[in-house]
This record gives sequence, structure tokens and C-alpha cells, in this order.
Amino acid sequence: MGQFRFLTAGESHGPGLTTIVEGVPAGISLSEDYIRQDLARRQRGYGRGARQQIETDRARISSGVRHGLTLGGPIAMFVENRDFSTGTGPDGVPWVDEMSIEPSDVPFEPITKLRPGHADTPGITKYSHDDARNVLERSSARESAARVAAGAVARRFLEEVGIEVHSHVVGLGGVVAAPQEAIDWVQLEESPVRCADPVATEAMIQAIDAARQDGDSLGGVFEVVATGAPIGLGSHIQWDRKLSTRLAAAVMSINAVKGVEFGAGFDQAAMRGSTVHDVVKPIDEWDRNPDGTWVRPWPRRSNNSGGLEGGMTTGEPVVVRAMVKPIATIMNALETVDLRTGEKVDRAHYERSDITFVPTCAVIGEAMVCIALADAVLEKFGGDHRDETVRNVRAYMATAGPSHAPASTV
Ligand code: EPS
Repeated sequence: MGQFRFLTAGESHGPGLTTIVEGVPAGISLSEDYIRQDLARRQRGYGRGARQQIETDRARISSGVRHGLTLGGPIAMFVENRDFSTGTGPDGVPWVDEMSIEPSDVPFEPITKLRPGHADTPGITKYSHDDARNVLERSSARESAARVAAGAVARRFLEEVGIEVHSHVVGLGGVVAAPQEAIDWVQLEESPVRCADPVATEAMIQAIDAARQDGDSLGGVFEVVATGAPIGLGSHIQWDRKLSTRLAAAVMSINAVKGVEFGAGFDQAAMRGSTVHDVVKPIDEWDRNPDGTWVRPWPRRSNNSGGLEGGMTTGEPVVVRAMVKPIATIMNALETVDLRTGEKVDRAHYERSDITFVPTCAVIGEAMVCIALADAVLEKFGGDHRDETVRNVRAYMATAGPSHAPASTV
């Protein structure tokens, strides 16, 4: 734990977002263009607001990479908020003054009509602010751009050890996608709502349009699938070493996420044990490499556990689903109170926002899962250089399996 670490800094309408990632082994190829792909995926999604037309997110790397390879030291990145210098704030004045680091003489209206469901009310109380902007600027999902940059670094590392992480939307605004046999992850990128079911995609788009008409917002459910994780990441030994604990925390930390489940998830509550648990296949059914060695040991007949047993990976795909509540900034705003007087106000504060960002949350979910998995891989296999980590994974996998049935002779 704590092998792959990162911190973010930055406000939604300030100059930009900073992140420092630490723990990445040396010798891994990494470029701004590679990170840019995930940042672009995060910006897409039907139902997002005008802000995404202003931003073209790019993480500028300023340390930890030389000649295209990681050095083993901290990787610092900066994502500019173009809105800061090119956009105008809610009062029609540039953000440069409203978000100025130095005191500014330009007058601006404090936000006092607290938005139910946002961080406004506990935030102004806890930090003794008289302007909810001092809370919302940091609680805004804009911060997730910095996380996705950190997640892309984790993804690049995971690729070296054969782990791939994808996501899709399985529910949005009450529309539920039909379960898919297999998902074409390249094709999925074409769906405006990141949904693999074309019928549900259309219904989700209609639901977003209807919510826009009504000045309302929508939530949903996304699923992250990680394949190639070796058996035994995480540990059953202590509560905080369980990978399930760490994955749940990582995904729960995303703005507006209110629930996380693995594999068959909450449906298991209504099932019998005999139909829930994932039976191990006998050795003659294991997938083989051309040289006769097995691809991975102890494969299962099903994956209701979502690839996690006892807080450890089983070797089956890790399947994490998360529920995203509807965005709290609603055009047709709810009744609220004014923070100066406590008296009733007909409509809470509204400023430009998204109708939904469930497809974006799915990409952020990938980033958080990448980070949690990179941390777990480094914890188990270590390695100061990429080759050392890869060697350690291969050595482990070569001996994992039945103790009396050497892989190459069975
Ligand atoms: C957000 C409100 C909107 C979103 C923002 C999150 O921003 P703005 O108020 O500038 O229009 O677009 O998300 C991003 C800026 C982003 O890059 O994801 C909120 O209130 O959380």
C-alpha cells in the first residue's frame, strides 16, 4: 500500500490542475500524447455542458521523464484550465480576477444560495467561508482531469505486466443496458454515452435530452473491467490490505459516486450460496499457451466474485460497478437557504453545468482502478526498473498452480 502515490491540486476555474505521481519504476515509456488520449476520453460524453468546448486537456510533464522513459522519480504534471484565461465567469467578468491568487479590486458576487447535494453546506461551515465558491472550486469534478492524468501513468505501467482496464456505462437516467456477451472496447468509444447496447444508447440520449428540457440532471451506473491481473494481488491478512477495500475506496472517492459493488454485487443478497460461488475448473480445462504451460492457474466457471476473493484477485477479470447520483447543480434549481441569513430562497445557486457525467465518471473510474491495481502490483512484485517488475511477475506466474503438476508437463 502506498507504493503508487499521487496528490492533486487546483481549482475548477483557477489557472489549472497539478498532480505529482510517485512510485513508478524507471524504464517505462511515457509521453504527453499517451496521457492525452485518456484526458480526451474523459472530456467526451453526451450530456456534458459548454465547458468541454472550452477545454482541450493536456498534461504537461515537467519532471520524472527523460527521453521518453520514466526515471523512477516523481512525475509532475500540469493541466491548464483554458477557461481561466479565455472564459468568463458567472458575472460576465473573466475568471482571472474572480479566481486571482492576489487580492483583486474587481467586485464579484459571493455564492450564498447553497445547493442541496453539493459540498456547499458542510464545506462553508467546516472551513468558515462566506462564499460557497471557496468550496465548489475544489469540490468540482474538474479535479478529475488530474486524476485521469495520474491514472494514465498507472495504466502505462500496468500494460507492461499485461493488465488492461476498460469501462462502460450500464445504466443512465433509469435506462438499463442489456448484458453483453463480449464488448468491443474500440467500438464502445463511438457510443456517445459509453454504452455497449445500441438500443439503450438511444434511450439514454433521449433521457438526457428530456432532462435538459426540464432543467434537471441524471445519474447512472458504470462498470470498470480489468483483465490480466495476476492471482493474489491484495491480501486477506488485514482489513486495509484487502484489494476490495482499496478498490472500493478508490472508486467511492469519485465525485457523486454513492455506491460500489463487485461482480454479481448486490444481487447476491437474493441468491443462494450454491449459485453465487465461482467453481474452479479442473486442470484439463485450463487454457494453454503453445508451449503447453497454462495461461493462468485456477480459472473459474463463473465470475460472480468480480475477480476478488478474500480481498485478493482470483485471476478472473476484476469487475467493479459504481452508482453515480444525479449532478447536484440543477438548472431548475431546488429550494434552499441563504448562508448569510438562513432564510428560505426559492432557487439554489445555478451556474453552467452538465446534465449528466456518468460516461465521464466511467473513465475516471478506470483511472482510479488503474491506480489501485498499480499500487497492488508494486506492493506484491516491487521493482525499481520496469524489467525487474516484469521479471518478478513472470517468475511468480511460472510457479503459481498445482504443486505436483508442473505447468510444462501436464
Ligand atoms: C462541474 C461543473 C462544470 C463541469 C465541471 C464539473 O464546470 P463549469 O462550471 O466550468 O461549466 O464541466 O467539469 C469540468 C470542468 C471537467 O473538466 O470535467 C461541477 O460543478 O462539478
